Amino acid sequence: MTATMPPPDAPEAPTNRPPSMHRVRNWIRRPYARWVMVLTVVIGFLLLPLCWLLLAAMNQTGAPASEIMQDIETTVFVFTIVSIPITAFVFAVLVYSLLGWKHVSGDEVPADESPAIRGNVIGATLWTVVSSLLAMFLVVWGLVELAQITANSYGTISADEQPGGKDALIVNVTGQQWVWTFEYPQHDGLTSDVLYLPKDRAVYFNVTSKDVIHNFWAVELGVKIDANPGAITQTGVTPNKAGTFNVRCAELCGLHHAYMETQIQVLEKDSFDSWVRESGGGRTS
Ligand SMILES: [Cu+2]
Repeated sequence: MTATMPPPDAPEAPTNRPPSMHRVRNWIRRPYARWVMVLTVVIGFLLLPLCWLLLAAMNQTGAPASEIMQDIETTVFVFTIVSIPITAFVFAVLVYSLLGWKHVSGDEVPADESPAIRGNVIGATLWTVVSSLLAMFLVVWGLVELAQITANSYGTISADEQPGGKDALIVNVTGQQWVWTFEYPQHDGLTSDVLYLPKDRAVYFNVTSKDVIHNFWAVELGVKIDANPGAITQTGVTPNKAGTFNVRCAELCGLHHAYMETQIQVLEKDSFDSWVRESGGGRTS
């Protein structure tokens, strides 16, 4: 056609645009901007109970039963709270686009919704700074909590080298299709298919598998680690609540993976010692 037509990605021709602040004020006066702000607040408040529902779901079976699980729950709570404004905003735009513009066809922009906010320095800066700050907060929070959880699960250092680790209970955990076996090497190799643990004492797990890859998940204690054939993975926890909890397999391991579960009994020290004696575990030190 004509040689004077600019390529489609050429920058917009300079116009007599009003200053950014003025355009922000104009933008706020538009119907969609007002509705999106109102909807963001309403949807945000509707989403708030989600945080407590998540915690209630996690705590249904008695969690948190350790400091690690408490840290995990706090992190889930904080991450959910921080993501609510963004989620609410995205849903607000979606709801308004579906309902407010349903009568608009093609690329036609309603007169009271134009011109585009694109290119507004204040808008772009605000959006970039706010989302960067939120993302950075989550990264820092995540790293601090990760360090805390790693310390509380004794990292990858053997129990003996941990502060107070010499008193730790050692449990050898073996997964196989589709059962868990727990061996207590400090108690004459006592074995059990229910995980008995003492309350308020460090426990150190040596985890392995006899066949395929499983994953040892002590749900309410916040412990989850791969069980690999031919290798030993190590982790630990200090249960701080007596009660009955759950062990599940968290790695798809075959037909009955979903049924590869058993109980955890966290007992007071005396009850744990009695269990060891009654089960033929000999000395209880
Ligand atoms: Cu499994």
